[in-house]
Amino acid sequence: MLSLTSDHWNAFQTEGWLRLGKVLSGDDLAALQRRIDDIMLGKADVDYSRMLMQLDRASDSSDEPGPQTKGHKGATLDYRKIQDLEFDPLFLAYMQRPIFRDICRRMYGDVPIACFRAMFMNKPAQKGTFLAWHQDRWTMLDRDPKVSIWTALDPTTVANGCVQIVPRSHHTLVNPSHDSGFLTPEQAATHAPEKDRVFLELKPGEAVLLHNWLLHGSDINHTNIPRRAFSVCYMDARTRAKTGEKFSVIFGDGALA
Ligand SMILES: O=C(O)CCC(=O)C(=O)O
Repeated sequence: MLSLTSDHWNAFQTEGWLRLGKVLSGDDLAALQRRIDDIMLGKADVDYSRMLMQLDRASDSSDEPGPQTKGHKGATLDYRKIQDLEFDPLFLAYMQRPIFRDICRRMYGDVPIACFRAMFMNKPAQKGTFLAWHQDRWTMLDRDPKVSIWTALDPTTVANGCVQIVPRSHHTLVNPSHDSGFLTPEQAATHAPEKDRVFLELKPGEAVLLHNWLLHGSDINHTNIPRRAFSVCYMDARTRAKTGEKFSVIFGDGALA
C-alpha cells in the first residue's frame, strides 16, 4: 500500500489496527536487513554511544534479557532490542516515507512529528523473550502517542513469536496506573482471552499500523529463523517527557536529515 483511503482510516479507527501490506521491496528490505545485522555485529558506521542496545540474554547462564543501556554489547545477532535507529540514515529514510507522513497527518493534524522510539525488536532463532500483554502508553510523557508502525524484516509466524493483538481493545486504557501500560495476569485473562486474539503473521517487508492503546504481546521464537522487526512510535513533536526531554523530529520543522 502506498497511501491510505478514508475507508482504510475508518477501519483503523474502529479496529485499532490496519494491514499496510508490503511497504518494503526487495532491495530496500535487503538493505535494512543487512544494516541491522551490521549494527548488531559492530560493523556499522553509527555512533553506538547514542543507541540503546539490549541483549536477548544477560549472559549465557541467564534466562533474562540484558540491561537496556546505551552502547554496543558485543558482536552477536542475539540482541533483543535496539533503539535510537532514527540516527541511522537508512532507517531514518524508511521512517520518513510519505505514507507514514500521511498517517501522522491523519492522526495528529498538520504539526511537526517526532518519534518516541525507533526500535528494532528481535527474537533470535530458538530464543527471544515473552512479551506480556500491554498497551503502548507511558506515564513519563505529558501526552499519549497514538500510532506505531510495525514492519516485519523476516517472515513472522505464530511459531517464531509474531505479534498478537486484540482488535478493538484500543478504546479503553486497561491499567492507567502502570508506567508503561502492562496488564496484570488477571487483567490479561479478562481483556486478552485466547478467543479474541489475532496473530499478525506477516511476510518480510509487510507492515501494520497499530493504535498505541491496542493490546498486544508476543511469544518466544521456536524456529530456526530470527524474527526481526522495526517498530516506530510517532507522536506530536510537542510531546515532552516529564523531565523536559524532547524527542527526535521526523517530519516538519527541525526534522532529522
Ligand atoms: O515486536 C514485538 O514483539 C512487540 C513490540 C512492541 O510491543 C511494540 O512495537 O510496541
